[in-house]
Amino acid sequence: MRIDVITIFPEFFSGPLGAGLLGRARAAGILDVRVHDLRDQATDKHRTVDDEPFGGGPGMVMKPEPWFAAVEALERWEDARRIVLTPAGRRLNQPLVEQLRDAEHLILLCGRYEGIDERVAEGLATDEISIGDYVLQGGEAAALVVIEAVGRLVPGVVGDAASLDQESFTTGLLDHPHYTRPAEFRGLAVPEVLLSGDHAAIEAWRREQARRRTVERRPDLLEDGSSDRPA
Ligand code: JF5
Repeated sequence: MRIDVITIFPEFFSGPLGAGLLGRARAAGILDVRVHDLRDQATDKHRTVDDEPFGGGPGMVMKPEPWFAAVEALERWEDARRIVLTPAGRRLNQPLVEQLRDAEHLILLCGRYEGIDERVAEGLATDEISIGDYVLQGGEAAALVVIEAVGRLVPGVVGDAASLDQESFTTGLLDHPHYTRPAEFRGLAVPEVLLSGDHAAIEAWRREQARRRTVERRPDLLEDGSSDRPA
């Protein structure tokens, strides 16, 4: 899978993309993630990518031309899903992550300032995606969330494929609690059933815990139709 990222802060990505399973997947050539500096497409000596908003108001708006130039410089950009990260986008969830995993090529556009000239969303992007109802300083952290969520679904990135099927949002429920040694820690005991060796009882306990937690913490996940959880 190929992911291109366009940003005015390419250095934002060097740590996260080099660490952990993502770093290993990139080194192994399973994930081809490339980060591009939007300012390389500016045409003036100050490498300007923003300007004052038409109609007035505070802050600056990102000019459209460098975005079009940056995307159109990528090979086969027309076949890619071209995604602007913005609080005004469609909310990211696991079904959308799975859809994105099935694309061969993603281009992630990371805006800053008050936002990007609307003609980028209208005439260049195929998608606008939000990672949640809060405002970031720019799209970079949101792009990392997309890369991490999609990347771990790419075959070969996460070692144990079975663990992906068990997890929260794939089952439609929150995960059950997990415990490891010691069996008692600061007066807090591990539930006895987990020490019993009775695998059927353990399975039943985990299913019940998952259900209880979902009812208590995320009842919206159980209400059919009202959320966009997997079928
Ligand atoms: C951004 C203008 C983009 O803040 C976000 C964001 C929040 N959820 N998903 C994305 O993106 C950065 C900020 C201001 C455009």
